[in-house]
Amino acid sequence: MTCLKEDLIRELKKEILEGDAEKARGIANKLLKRDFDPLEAINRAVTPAAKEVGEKFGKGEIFLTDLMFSAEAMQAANQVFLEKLSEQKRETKKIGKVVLATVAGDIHDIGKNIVKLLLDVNGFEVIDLGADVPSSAIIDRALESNADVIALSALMTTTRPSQKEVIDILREMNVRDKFIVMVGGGSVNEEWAEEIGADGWAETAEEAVKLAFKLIREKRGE
Ligand code: B12
Repeated sequence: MTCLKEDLIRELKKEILEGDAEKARGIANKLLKRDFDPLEAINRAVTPAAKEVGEKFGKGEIFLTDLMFSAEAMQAANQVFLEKLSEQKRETKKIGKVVLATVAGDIHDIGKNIVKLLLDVNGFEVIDLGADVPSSAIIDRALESNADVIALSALMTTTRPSQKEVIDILREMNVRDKFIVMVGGGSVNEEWAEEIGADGWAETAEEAVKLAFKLIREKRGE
């Protein structure tokens, strides 16, 4: 049985690399039928396959169309896993309000959507502004909704400066201290987070949830 599950994980990665959304969705469903944990499946199949596809694209071994097919396959599998995860939602009182967006110029939203769901199932209220969101729109919404956290995703070295822009504008408006600013996404690391004056960075969606809990508690002096 274990062996079959491992085979399915391998197959899922292969179908993502080959860009077959239908097969990827089918395997994702099979994994769930065999009680495979959806988050583990994302971490062990979707995320590593995404990395591999990205590396191949970066090296010019595959074309943009291949990348797009692979992205569809990732999304098809993730849809199955995220739906399952959303069934695990705990009905607790809201821990805090998070305004979440992929920054201006960047349309990558697969990782952001995982972050959204995990925050949501763990009791945060998430206002998801989508992808390619101008800094001013993120700030307006955070102010309007009296958010606790602004969470910014950026996948490209060319778009991560938009994370800095959000922080710079908050400072100019003298409202930087009103919000916890968390950054993440494939192009971001701890060094960058420190350099731009973010309150925190996390490598994965699970870590992002832990970080949000920690930063909110610290801010409230708990
Ligand atoms: C899928 C993909 C696409 C899909 C996106 C589909 C979609 N709806 O998102 C498509 C095909 C559309 C695409 C387009 C492009 N892409 Co692209 N893409 C990727 C790829 C292969 C995977 C990204 C992904 O989904 N990873 C899986 C998720 C789960 O990981 P993640 O996003 O990092 O998220 C996790 C964590 O980072 C964290 N996290 C995420 N957000 C946040 C936020 C916070 C606050 C926190 C705390 C944590 C956190 O939690 C998540 C789950 O654990 C990457 C390769 C890579 N290594 O990232 C390239 C990559 C990002 N793309 C790249 C490029 C160049 C492009 C294009 C410019 C290509 C082109 N010539 O048109 C366009 C960009 C258009 C634009 N303006 O944005 C480059 C970027 C290079 C750079 N400059 O840095 C990469 C790195 C590939 C490469 N090696 O060249 N892409």
